[in-house]
Amino acid sequence: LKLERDLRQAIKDEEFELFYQPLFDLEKNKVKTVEALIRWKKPGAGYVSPAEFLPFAEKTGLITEIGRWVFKEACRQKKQWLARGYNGFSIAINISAKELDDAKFFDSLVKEINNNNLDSSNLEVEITESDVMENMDENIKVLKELRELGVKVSLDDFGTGYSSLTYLRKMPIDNIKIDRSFIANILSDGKEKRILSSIIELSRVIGLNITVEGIENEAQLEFVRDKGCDRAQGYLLARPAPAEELENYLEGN
Ligand code: G
Ligand code: G
Ligand code: NA
Ligand code: MN
Repeated sequence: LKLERDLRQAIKDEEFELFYQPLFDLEKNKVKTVEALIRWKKPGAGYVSPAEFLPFAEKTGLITEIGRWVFKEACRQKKQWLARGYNGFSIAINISAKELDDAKFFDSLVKEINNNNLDSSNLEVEITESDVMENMDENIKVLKELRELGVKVSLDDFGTGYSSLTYLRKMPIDNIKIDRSFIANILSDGKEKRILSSIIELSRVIGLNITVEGIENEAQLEFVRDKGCDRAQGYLLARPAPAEELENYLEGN
């Protein structure tokens, strides 16, 4: 398979890059977290979106190696930012459940944190809901270990998976990221607005820190602010961009 061959080569040659997208803290009015999003800079083909190669990487198991590159690079970047005085925010990395299945996942993450003298509480891992549910018990164990270390755990894209309330209550998570599909139509559809309000209210009762994804206009931002959500993320605030562009953005804010 050509994609598999190309992807193996990409891992060997480190053809990947991390883009960063801010999560805006609505209380402090500041960026307190940035999410790392992988891009494949394919020679002659420009940037390839993770949506195009991650599902394949998960199927073939290549995700383990790609994931290691991701947290190695994110930790290196975090250390560099600290050294240069950019110290006001945590880094969030996306983890696929397949990565949690790897017995060495936890130890290699800890090693990167320690090698770069990082504080684990400045690291978040985002895991998608549908992902976690497949291998619930094992995944929960690793997530618990991460939290004991101080790493924050976020449930990503909430509402797109099984969305079981039982699971939501039992999951060892700190943050919920409500999928962008829930905010998309709130301005034109009162029912959509009430659904989002209910999810926010439910998350609050459970005691979760709430992020709403997909903020694309001022009215949506105002809505999540009014509802007392903790963080907002979306194209209105900032698009995913290379590390250097993020620095410029932070300087201007
Ligand atoms: O950045 P973009 O919207 O193209 O991302 C598409 C999807 O890929 C999102 O669901 C995102 O969570 C996922 N993704 C982005 N970067 C990573 C990564 O480093 N690891 C994993 N496992 N998923 C990622
Ligand atoms: O699954 P996850 O939430 O990690 O996916 C992140 C992806 O969502 C990123 O690739 C990013 O490009 C995309 N994204 C971020 N903000 C917005 C937004 O406001 N609108 C839309 N349509 N996509 C967004
Ligand atoms: Na994410
Ligand atoms: Mn998400």
